[in-house]
Amino acid sequence: MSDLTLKIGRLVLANPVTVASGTFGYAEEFADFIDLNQLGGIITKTVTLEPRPGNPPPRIAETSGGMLNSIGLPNVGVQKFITDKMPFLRTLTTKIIVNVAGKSAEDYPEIIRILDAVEGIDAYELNYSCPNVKEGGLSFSANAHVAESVTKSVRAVTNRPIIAKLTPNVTAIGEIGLAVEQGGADAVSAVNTFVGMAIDIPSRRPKIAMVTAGYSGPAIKPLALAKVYELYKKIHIPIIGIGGICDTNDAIEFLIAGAAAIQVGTANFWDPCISIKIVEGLQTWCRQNHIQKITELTGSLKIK
Ligand code: RRO
Repeated sequence: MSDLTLKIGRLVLANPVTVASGTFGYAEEFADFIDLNQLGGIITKTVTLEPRPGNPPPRIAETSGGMLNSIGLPNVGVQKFITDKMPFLRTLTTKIIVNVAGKSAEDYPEIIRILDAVEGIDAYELNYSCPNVKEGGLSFSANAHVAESVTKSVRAVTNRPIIAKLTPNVTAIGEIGLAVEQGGADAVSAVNTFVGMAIDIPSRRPKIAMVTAGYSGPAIKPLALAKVYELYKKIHIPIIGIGGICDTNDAIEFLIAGAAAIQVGTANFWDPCISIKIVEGLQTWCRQNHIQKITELTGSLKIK
């Protein structure tokens, strides 16, 4: 057996395969399909201080190569997350990474302070990159100074590992990565969805009520891979790669480009077992290719 373990800061994952926020509910929804404890980690749907209903429908549209979403961060709010969702998550042995978002910069340390008193959380993913909300969302990772100061304010209130989830909708993602590293982030996850849109020709109406949306799925894989590579050349903290990963080979490409771990997102919607298949696929591939430790793969791209 090859060694699939890796470290994200102080967080030790049993393997590099995690599931992306918003594509896996609160994990219980998938418990009938897979052994959740075989995953490297679970990243929960974004939670905010107050409950949110999300955006008006239609808020999902399928395209030829992926999917548009403008869900708008619907969630039960942090208090109900703690009372209703954490008891099940606490029964798991895999790592639990709670994704959080704020309407304002001040929301981030406030919500982390509340969650820090809760048992069973292994790390936080700071969602700086939702493309679908008016307040907050993208603005937190589109500006390096803001990204750094929000990260600093969270670092000041927790010792748990923090992972900053970055938007690809910027000119220089490496600068944003450096800023959150300076702010004290243990890792980045890259990337959230690309801003996209689709139009229904007969009605000339947008297919999504909010007009633009976040684009994910196989179509964005090459774009996301390039962002991970750009980050790898610039920053010193681990990268969790995300964007259109659908099978074992996709995951391996992200590791070679510089990711230490990966997130499976949109593919969970058409195959709820895909993440476990990728864990098994990585084990087989490493054995066949005489890779003793998965960490050997990270950043092993050969340019010449
Ligand atoms: O809920 C959403 O609309 C959403 C979020 Br929070 C996010 O981070 N990324 C995305 O594509 N959709």
